[in-house]
Amino acid sequence: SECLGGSCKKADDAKAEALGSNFDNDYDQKEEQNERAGYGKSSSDPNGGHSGVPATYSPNVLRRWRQVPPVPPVPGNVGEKGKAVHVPPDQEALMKERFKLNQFNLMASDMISLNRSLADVRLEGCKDKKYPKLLPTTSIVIVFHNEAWSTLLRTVWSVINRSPRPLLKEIILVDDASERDHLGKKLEKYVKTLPVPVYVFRTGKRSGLIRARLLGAKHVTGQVITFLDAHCECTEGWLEPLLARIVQDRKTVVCPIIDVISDETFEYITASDMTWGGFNWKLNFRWYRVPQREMDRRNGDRTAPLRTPTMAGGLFSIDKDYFYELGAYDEGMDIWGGENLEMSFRVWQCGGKLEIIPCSHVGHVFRDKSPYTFPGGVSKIVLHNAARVAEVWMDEWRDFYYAMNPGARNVPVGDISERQALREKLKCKSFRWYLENIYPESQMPLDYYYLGDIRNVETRNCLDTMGRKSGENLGMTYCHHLGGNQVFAYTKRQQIMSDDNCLDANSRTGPVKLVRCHGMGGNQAWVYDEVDKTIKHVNTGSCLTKPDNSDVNLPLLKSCVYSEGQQWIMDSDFKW
Ligand code: LR7
Ligand code: MN
Repeated sequence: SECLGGSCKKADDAKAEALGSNFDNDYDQKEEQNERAGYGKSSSDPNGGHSGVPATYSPNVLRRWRQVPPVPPVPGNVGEKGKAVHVPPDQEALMKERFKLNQFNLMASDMISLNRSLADVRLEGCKDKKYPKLLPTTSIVIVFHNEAWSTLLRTVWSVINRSPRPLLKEIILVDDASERDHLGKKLEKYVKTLPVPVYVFRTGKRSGLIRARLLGAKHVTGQVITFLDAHCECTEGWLEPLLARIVQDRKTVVCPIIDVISDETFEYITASDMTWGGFNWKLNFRWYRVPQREMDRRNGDRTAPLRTPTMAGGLFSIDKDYFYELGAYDEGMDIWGGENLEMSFRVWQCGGKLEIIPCSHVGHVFRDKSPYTFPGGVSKIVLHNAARVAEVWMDEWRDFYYAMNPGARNVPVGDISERQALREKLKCKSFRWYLENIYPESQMPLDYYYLGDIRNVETRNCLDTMGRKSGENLGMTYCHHLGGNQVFAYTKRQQIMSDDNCLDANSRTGPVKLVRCHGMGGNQAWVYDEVDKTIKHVNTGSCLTKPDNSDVNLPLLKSCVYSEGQQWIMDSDFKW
């Protein structure tokens, strides 16, 4: 059991009972059913084309659930208001040991109430926003593999405590073949004590989060599916803005701002409302700063829905019927990874919208590594999933993925015909359309002359990023023809880029650095001359030159003398 000395079980149960009965007194289910029986009377379809049953509530019910008070801090409890928790120094050894179980500070988590209070982190402008009187119901789907008791149940309690009860249809827990005792009978027994319907389904054998979510979704009876990871905490007012947005446009997939719950202290740290989701050539999801054009589109209103090119994947709401219309998930994806980009591309390319709703905040325990096994091997699984994304959705830009991931070519992608047929059936737009209209800031160049390695004629070595970061020098080494750090795109905007970095020089003599691409020419503009094979820096007129013998790994910038040391091959040598 996760509970030290079995003591927390009792405490948890007691709390559940206490809170449960509170809720039961406060909330009369019968009344809800009665009041809901009035649905369907509206002819104007107030739920924005919802094909499900519009849920309507009488003013009485609405008034009551608005009055459900926020969870008050419990004096003396650690971690209240989302504060950091510190494990006593004499327990540090045990703490470190237990950290490995979930790759977060389990001891800290276990010290915190399952009902802990959180600060109201919303922007002022969010607090008095008015939402439609008619909102659809939602079912919360939480999948997990070997999740800790305290994080899982704190997720559940935060949903219960901070969601308007009439909107919360049920919570669906999907156990993906966990091997921890507390997730067995104990969990089933516990959820029966909760004041809302909570169901536990089990995949039986390890299915991965994608197929586990599909299983959960099948049992959803609410009108909207809301997915959460199993280590989240929902804050005050998190749900209404998500559902309200779906009412306005049922083809909108909406995410909260994902705040950070520290994996060390479980401190609740508000995330920026100025980041959105993107991705790199490896097809990793990444956060980036929201560009000015999107701020302008929202008239500078930071509380307005933020269109995002991609989503992190774990926390979002989607109209249930739309989820299936749009092709749910790709069942061919295993364990972890890829499904978030797959759904993001699919939503945009097939006529939907993907948004972050800044008035909705949910915390998530971000961790540095995965605590669980990837049967079959991490890289094989992740490459397989991402390859399916690239093959089905990215058209020619899939080449960037293969170029950047040595080894991806050797992983079988499996049968993708059904997903391709889906793309046909839904008449989805091209990846070029997506890049041009949704994500012009992406590091995928729209138009490029070349993608591959760049070899020096004299030394026969290749330019190599050496895996370095923005601001560091470009490197050079023997050509391995595997792609990865030796892959560059030469773009029609005259950039030589590797993922989000561009070759950049700010003087006639270099050095040549890797610098975050700015897309404005300047120090990042280069001209490749196919005839004399030089790579000329536009601003200085200097030529990219092989390294001096003294420093073999450092390509230079020098006056052009048209020697072989200044000749570079970008050609068929690149096999893909
Ligand atoms: O085999 C598995 N079976 C599962 O049920 C593997 C995982 N899971 C469960 C797991 O217990 C957890 O509840 O699936 C959920 C997500 O797994 P995590 O927490 O290990 O994933 P993550 O938070 O590291 O990864 C993010 O990317 C994933 C890609 O597949 C999923 O989309 C996650 O939901 C997603 N998490 C978020 O979006 C939260 C914000 C993180 C960021 C950025
Ligand atoms: Mn997670």
